[in-house]
Amino acid sequence: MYQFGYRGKRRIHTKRAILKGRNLFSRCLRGDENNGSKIAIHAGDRSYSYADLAENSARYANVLAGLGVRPGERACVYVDKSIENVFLYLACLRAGLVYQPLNPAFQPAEVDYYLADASPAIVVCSPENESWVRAAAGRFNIKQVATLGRDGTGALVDEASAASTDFQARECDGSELACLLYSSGTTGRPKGIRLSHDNLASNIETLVDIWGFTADDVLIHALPLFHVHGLFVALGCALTAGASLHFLEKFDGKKIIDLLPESTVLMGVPTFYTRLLESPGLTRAACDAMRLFISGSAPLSENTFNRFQQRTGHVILERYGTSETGMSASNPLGGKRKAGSVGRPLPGVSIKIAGAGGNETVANAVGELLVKGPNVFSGYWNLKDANQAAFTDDGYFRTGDLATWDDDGCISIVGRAKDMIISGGENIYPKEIEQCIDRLEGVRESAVIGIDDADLGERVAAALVTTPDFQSGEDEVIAALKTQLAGFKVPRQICFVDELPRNTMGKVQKSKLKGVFY
Ligand code: MLC
Repeated sequence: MYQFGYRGKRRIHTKRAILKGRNLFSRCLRGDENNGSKIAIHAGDRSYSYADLAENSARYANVLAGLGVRPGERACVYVDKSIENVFLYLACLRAGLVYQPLNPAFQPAEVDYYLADASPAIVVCSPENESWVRAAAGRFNIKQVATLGRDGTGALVDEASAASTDFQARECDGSELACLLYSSGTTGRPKGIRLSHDNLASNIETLVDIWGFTADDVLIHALPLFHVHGLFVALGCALTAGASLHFLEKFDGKKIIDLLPESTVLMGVPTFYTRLLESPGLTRAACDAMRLFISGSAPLSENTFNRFQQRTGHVILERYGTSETGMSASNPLGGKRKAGSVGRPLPGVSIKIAGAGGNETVANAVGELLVKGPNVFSGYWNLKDANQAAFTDDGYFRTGDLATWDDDGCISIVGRAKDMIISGGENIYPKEIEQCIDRLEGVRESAVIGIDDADLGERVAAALVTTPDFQSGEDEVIAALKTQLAGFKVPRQICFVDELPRNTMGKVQKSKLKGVFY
């Protein structure tokens, strides 16, 4: 049970109670064992102590319980990043609900899919989206819709402000689901990733340890809250260590540079680092107080790695993970961090690189990276066949990433077995976009590829074969796709071709298309 005691006006955590149970909530707020008044989150001119997080998450948990949402049911959260979003996330964990975050950039047609697939008991959305989300919820028999806006508005926020600050955290078994995150797939249908309290907590605790997080750390949090990276790795490590964080609604290079002198850790996708390098404010002096810059979710180029080191004196620590496994490998905190390598397996995590036939590869030979460990998810939501294909007979998750070991046991990611684009740290599956383009009237077929982009790593581009009477140009196609797809998936470039290049088996040769766009 999670409890607070009072000592005078100051709330303190009762340590014995907090350490009981496997609920990630209790394990992640454990960091502030001694003093609830320690500031957990600075958000502009507002700050929130650990006691505030506990109090507010209790309020939200009480409201959710009052709405009839029960442990094990999904709470679909489709909101912009905000402090209230953090309270709600902690409340879901605390109440034993399954937190199902959605990218707020998703369009209604995309949201429909997630509601139908996960059957949540409640959808929380911004007040602006309430009317169409209510209609969608009605279609999928979802009993509750509540609103939470980025500026602290919304019915859920109002109800929470009047709710009790006492809530007993669910004493859960660590194998219970804590979160359901979605990743797209090669078929274009997103798959629900079942993550348990133990999956997340074990990974966070390992990361706190290997990256040397302490209560003295101050993390700059500029990542979205609907992915593994921002939610579990960044927020999870900071709270578990009892550290503080600077909370930004999104990436903002100027704000990050201003915060560097009063911070110690930054976590970001490579685009964060390439953008920071564009600012003259990124200097050695500005980074004096920083102890660690971490990069992940997409390959960090050697060029960015080297330029960052020359400019700041800091060597970016690159690590490797997936939504299904959390983090699996990392360069070391102490010792040499290699450019182009994601380091070695984390303690307790087993990685194999399997070549053709499933045999482990020798050094420097390419194979698929497989992962096993307490961090690995317990399978996709309601997808028996996908689960069988996703794991090897000996229980390793097939990541679909192609990798090599070097002679020192350091891993490099060298490609992908799956047809996937990573743009600014967002995984994008061409199939989903192709299906959407092919539904446009007058499109015969399409092929979507990733092309090199200095800012995003890769950007989405599409080649279309259309009927002779197809009237729309590039802008019209992009505008039409924007109503169907989240902005980050919409091709930045469109070109019209007479036919798609195919091999003798009829398979589209996407590598041959790249030339069309340069
Ligand atoms: C936004 N846009 C993108 C984009 N993000 N386009 C391509 N790729 C992206 N990633 C588009 C918007 O639709 C909009 O288009 C325009 O860019 C400006 O939007 P914005 O919101 O101002 O974007 P910006 O601030 O530039 O965001 C870029 C970014 C952001 C890279 C900072 O996408 C980001 O924070 N990415 C992090 C993703 C992440 O957390 N990944 C972790 C996955 S977990 P328009 O046309 O409307 O103007 C994982 C496991 C692991 O992979 O190991 O970590």
